[in-house]
Amino acid sequence: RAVGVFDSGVGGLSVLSHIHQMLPSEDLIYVADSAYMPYGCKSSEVVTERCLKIAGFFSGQGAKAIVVACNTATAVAVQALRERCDIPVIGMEPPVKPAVSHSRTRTVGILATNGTVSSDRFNTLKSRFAADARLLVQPCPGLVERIESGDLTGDETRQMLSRYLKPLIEQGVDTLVLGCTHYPFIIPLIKQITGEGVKVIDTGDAIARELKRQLQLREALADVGESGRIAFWSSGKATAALISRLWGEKVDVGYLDI
Ligand code: DGN
Repeated sequence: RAVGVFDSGVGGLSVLSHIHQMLPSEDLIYVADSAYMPYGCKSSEVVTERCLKIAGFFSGQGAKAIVVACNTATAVAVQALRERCDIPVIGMEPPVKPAVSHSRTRTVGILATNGTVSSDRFNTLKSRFAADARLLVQPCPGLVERIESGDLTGDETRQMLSRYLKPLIEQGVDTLVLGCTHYPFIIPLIKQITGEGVKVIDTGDAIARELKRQLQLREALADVGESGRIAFWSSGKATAALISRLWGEKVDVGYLDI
């Protein structure tokens, strides 16, 4: 049985890659809900409905766990998913805790979508660490769309990113939380702008570990040497080239009409 992983678009591939590295024998199914990208500016009702539809698809495929590889979808819909699904549902959480312990300047920048930063879930997380460090939250509207357009290094993406990072750098941020699964794809650009002195932290690795732990608990890990097949699906039409590019090899992408 496979593990289902999804995002509104291609961002969750950054999480999928950590999962595949840590658990190479697991069969994985990736869904890019590209027709509904970005989730960041949709209502929580719409996002929740999409998440439940995708979970229904995974359950039809006999999935043994679901990874919500999207901070925005986790923030608004993970609870509803857990209530409806009888398999483990693993969600994202911006890595504020490790960032706060790492920061020497006690000043941490957090990049995420509008949907994430305005959610109750995120604000609860933030208030847990508010006494330990200055947390500077920077919503980044438009950045997911730049990455979805395939522009990871060009001028337009650089200019947008510089605009978002400048106030954080000026206020002495030495640690940066990537609170959106799309952003790991522009880490080289982020580092060019911040310089090497700023530590960039994302959650892909921690999510892969949590998935492993949950599967172990249920004795549901694939046996070593099993196939480790990955099936890619998209609800939009034109993402095969981008998925192949971000995944690092040419892959087939099925069209998911849900
Ligand atoms: N990748 C999503 C996240 O981690 O929040 C954002 C995608 C979006 O739809 N805005």
